[in-house]
Amino acid sequence: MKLYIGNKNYSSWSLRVWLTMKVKGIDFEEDLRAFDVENEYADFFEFAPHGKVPVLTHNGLTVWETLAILEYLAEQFPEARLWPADRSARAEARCIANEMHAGFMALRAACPMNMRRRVEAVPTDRHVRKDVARIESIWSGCLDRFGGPFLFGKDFTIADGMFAPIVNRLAIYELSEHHAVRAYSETITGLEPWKAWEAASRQEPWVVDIDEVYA
Ligand SMILES: N[C@@H](CCC(=O)N[C@@H](CS)C(=O)NCC(=O)O)C(=O)O
Repeated sequence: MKLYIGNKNYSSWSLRVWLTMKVKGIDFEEDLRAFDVENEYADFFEFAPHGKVPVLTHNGLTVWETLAILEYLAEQFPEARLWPADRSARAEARCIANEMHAGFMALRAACPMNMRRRVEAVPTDRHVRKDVARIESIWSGCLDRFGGPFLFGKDFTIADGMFAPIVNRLAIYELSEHHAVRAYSETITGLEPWKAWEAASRQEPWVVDIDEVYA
């Protein structure tokens, strides 16, 4: 099983799958391809039909799109419990994972993930603030009802993988002081695979100007 990923400093979609697989102990070979922005990421088409990362290959099959990859893994490794066991919790986890996949456009556009960026606020508009408020509501609601430390209780699920890059964005752009954000961020950044990803990002030589946002 091979996972193609992009730069650890910038590739939030790669982080979602990589972190989920590491936390859940799913073994894979990692193939990191640095962003080639000047050539419009042309080399990604060597392995990805849509020219993006992440991509998973397994037994001759190619799976692309983050949520489709995570669903494939959930089917392939049922013992890893990638979704919550309870049906209603699982429905809610799928709702918020899909919200993350399809939404929060203002936040994603204005505040890209950047693991090694210094902490510094940037000006935000009402669309970004609305996205942040919705994330605060999701995280605080889940932590209250399921008891934490993860969104659906004591086990990491796909929902946590999907929201993990937001932890970095809220921190580096100083976007939230909500107590649930503080608590949940401590949980995610305390994970050993998170620390390993962050450490590796600091070793990367590549700088992608469009993802470097300063006040
Ligand atoms: N909808 C895709 C998004 C993947 C994506 O946009 N990946 C970025 C890196 S984080 C990428 O490959 N960008 C290259 C491009 O847009 O050409 C998914 O869920 O996996």
